[in-house]
Amino acid sequence: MKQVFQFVLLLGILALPHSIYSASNEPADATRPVLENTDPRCKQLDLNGNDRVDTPDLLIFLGEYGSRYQLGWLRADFNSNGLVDLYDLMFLLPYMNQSCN
Ligand SMILES: [Ca+2]
Ligand SMILES: [Ca+2]
Repeated sequence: MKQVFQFVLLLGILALPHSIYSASNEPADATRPVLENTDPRCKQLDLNGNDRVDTPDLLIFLGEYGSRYQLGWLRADFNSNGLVDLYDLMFLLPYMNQSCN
């Protein structure tokens, strides 16, 4: 059931126009350079460490979605409340497709 929810959530997010979750009000354009973000939180949201908040980070988030802190550390628990949920997704989405410097 968790995997079905994750898949539906991912499809919904990918179907959103980029301007809805981007910090920029400008439309996405693959030919333009990625926005650079100097906010330290950007690095925290870059879960795979490629200096960019992107789709692989979203996939890592979805892999941890619904998990609670027990013995392991949850990378996607951005608000440190011990649970990976929609509140954490609200931290991630505004930084999507931004470069972290
Ligand atoms: Ca990344
Ligand atoms: Ca959380």
